Amino acid sequence: MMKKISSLALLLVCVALAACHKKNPESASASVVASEAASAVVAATPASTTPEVLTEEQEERKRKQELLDYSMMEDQNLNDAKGQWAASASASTYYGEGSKSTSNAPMNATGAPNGETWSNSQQDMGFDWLEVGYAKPTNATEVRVVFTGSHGVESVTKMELQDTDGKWNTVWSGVSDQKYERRGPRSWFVRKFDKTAYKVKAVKLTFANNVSRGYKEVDAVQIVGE
Ligand SMILES: [Ca+2]
Repeated sequence: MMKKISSLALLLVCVALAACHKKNPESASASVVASEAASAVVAATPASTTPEVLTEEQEERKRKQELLDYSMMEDQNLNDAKGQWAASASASTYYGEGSKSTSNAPMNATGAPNGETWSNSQQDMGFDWLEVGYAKPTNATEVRVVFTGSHGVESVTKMELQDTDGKWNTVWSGVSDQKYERRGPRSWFVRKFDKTAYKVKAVKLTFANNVSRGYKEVDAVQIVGE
């Protein structure tokens, strides 16, 4: 189809040029014919499927907008009046356990994010869990886990909530649908659910270490409720 139209356009251009050569006074009308043929070619061209090419300035603006979106998301979470940070923590393992160092101990997952993290001891074998407790049990609607690095956020496989009687309830399990955050230094793993009828006093996260190979690092765990 395109080839045919292009040939037609070429032919018309040739005719126009010939006319032009023969009779100068007719050149105006001949040009019109040629330009009409060119328009027909343009109209027959299918809509371009090539992605929009941004200028350097537009690219820079888009990048900054993404960074701003991240800042706003994080600021909202950090200052959420209904949010509560963990007050206590324990875990199946931690990196450096047995040595005097507590730089990767579970307690690093308590309080607001501060860059200090709990890290498990296995990169790709078995499962690990992290359990955090809250000072004020709450009817929860959401849990937000703040990770550094990429492996933790992609390998969470279960989230359980403990009521004040000590009973555990699984609110989510499966393959993590949340990815490593590239817009900022922390990845927020967020799970929302119907407000619990019971008051939540602890959250337990389970990691399948082989799903994303590497140490799992949690900076903080926030529960949202009232
Ligand atoms: Ca921390």
